[in-house]
Amino acid sequence: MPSRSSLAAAGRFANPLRIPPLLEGVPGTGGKVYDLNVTSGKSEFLSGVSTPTLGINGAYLGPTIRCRTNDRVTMRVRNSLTEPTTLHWHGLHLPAASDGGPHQVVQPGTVWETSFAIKQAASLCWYHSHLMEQTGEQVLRGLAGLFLIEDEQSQSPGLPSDYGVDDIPLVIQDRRFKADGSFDYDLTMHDVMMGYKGNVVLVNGTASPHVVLRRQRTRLRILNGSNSRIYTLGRDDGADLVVIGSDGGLLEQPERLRRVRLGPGERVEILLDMQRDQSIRLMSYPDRVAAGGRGPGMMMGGMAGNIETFPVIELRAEKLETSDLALPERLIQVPGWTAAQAARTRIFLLDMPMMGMGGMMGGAGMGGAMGINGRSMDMDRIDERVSLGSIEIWRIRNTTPLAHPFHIHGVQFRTLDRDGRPPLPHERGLKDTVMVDPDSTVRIITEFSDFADPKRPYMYHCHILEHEDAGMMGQFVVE
Ligand SMILES: [Cu+2]
Repeated sequence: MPSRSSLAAAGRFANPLRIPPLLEGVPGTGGKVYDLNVTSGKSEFLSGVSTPTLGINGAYLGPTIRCRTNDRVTMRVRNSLTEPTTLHWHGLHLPAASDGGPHQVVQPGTVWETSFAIKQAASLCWYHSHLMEQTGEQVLRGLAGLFLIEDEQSQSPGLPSDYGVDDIPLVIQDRRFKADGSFDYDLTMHDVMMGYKGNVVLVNGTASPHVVLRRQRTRLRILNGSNSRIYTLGRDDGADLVVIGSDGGLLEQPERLRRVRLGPGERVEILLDMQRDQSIRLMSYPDRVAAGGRGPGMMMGGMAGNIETFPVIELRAEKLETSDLALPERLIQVPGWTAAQAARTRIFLLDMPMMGMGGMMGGAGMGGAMGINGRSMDMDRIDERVSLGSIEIWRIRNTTPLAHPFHIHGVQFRTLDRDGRPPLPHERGLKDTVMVDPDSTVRIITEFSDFADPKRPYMYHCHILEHEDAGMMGQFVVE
C-alpha cells in the first residue's frame, strides 16, 4: 500500500487517463431520457489490487451526462444496490422535487424518475450521492459523475469541444486504501474535523495518470470531486493557466493566472496550448491562505489546508493536429445583480463548536457536531424561506480555523466580495460553491427566479463532505 508520503512521490504517470463515457440520452416522450443504474463492482486503481467500488452504469464513477440548454430531460435512476442512495444534480437550476437531495431517497431495487428543463447556460456541472449523513462515504466509494451542458457560446471558435480528444474532463479525487485493497473510510475524529484526506490522487479513477494530447489546443474541464482536499492547481513549467470557465459557465473573458485554487465541489475550465513533443505536469501547490494560519488557526491551519506539492496528471503532446487558436476577448455576459437590487441580506455563520481541544479529545459522535447559525441539519426543519422572484445577498461568515466551501442548491450566484475586496478573477463568473476562508466573510448575490414550492426544500451546506454529514447544512424553500 502507498505510504503517507506517496502523494508527492506518485509521479511515474504510467497509466493512461480513463475518460468517462458520454451519455447523451435517448429520445423519449417529452425530451431526452437518461438511464442511470447505480451498482457496485470492483476496480483496480493500484496495480494488482482489487478495490470494491460503487458506480453509475459501471464499476466506479458514472458517465458524463451531456445535454444542451433548453433541452427537456428525464433522469431514470435505478438503485441496484442493497442500500438506499440519491443522485443530486450539483449546479443545476431545477425544482426542489427534482434536486436529488436527502429528501429524494431511491430505495434498493426501485427507480426514481424525474424530468426537468435545462434552464441555464452551458456549464460543467456534476452529480453525486447526497444521502443524509452518508454522502461522504457514498461519494468516496464512487457515486459521482459529470453533467455537461452545452450551448452555442460553449462551442464557439477557439473553445475545443471534441469530448475526450481536445475537450478532456478531469475529476480529481484523493483516496486511501486498507491492506485488503478496499477504500479506507474509517473516519477518525481528526478526519471529521479536518475533512478526509487520501494519500493517492485519482483522476477519473486513474492513479498516476497521463494523457496524450492530439491537438494544439486542449480544454481541460476540471472538477474537484474530493471529499475535502483543496487543490491549488498550476503548471510545472511556470506558464499561466488560461481560465475560461467556473462552476456555472464561461467567464466574461479569459483570465491568465499562475495558480487556481479549487475547493471541493468547485469546477474550472482551462485552455492549454501545447507544442509538439512538449510535456507538462498539472501540479497542486501549497495553499497560501491555509498555510499562513493566524489567530486560533495557527495551530491547525497547516493541518487543514493543503501544504503539499504533488503532481495531478502529466500532459504529453506528440504530433499535434492544428487547432483554431482564436481566443475571444469576450466570452459571455454574466448576469450582473447589484447589491442595491437585493431585497434583503441573510447571514450564515459557519461554526464548529467542537473545534476546541475538549471536542477534539472527547471522542463524541459525529452526528450534530457541526452547524450553521448554531444549528445542525434537521430534515424536518426549514431554516430559511425565500420569496419567489427576489434578489438576495447571502453573507457567509466563517469563524473557524478551516476554509469551508459553501454550496447552495438550485441557483447559480455571483460572488460580491471577500472581506470587502473583489473576488478573485476566476470567481467572477456564475458559481454555486464558494470558498470561505478562516476568519473571513464572503458575500454572494443571486435571484430566486423560479420553482416556488413551500413544502420541498433545497439544501445549502459545506461541501467538505465530512462536515456536511456532521450537520453543517441547512434547508431553504422558495415560496
Ligand atoms: Cu466545512
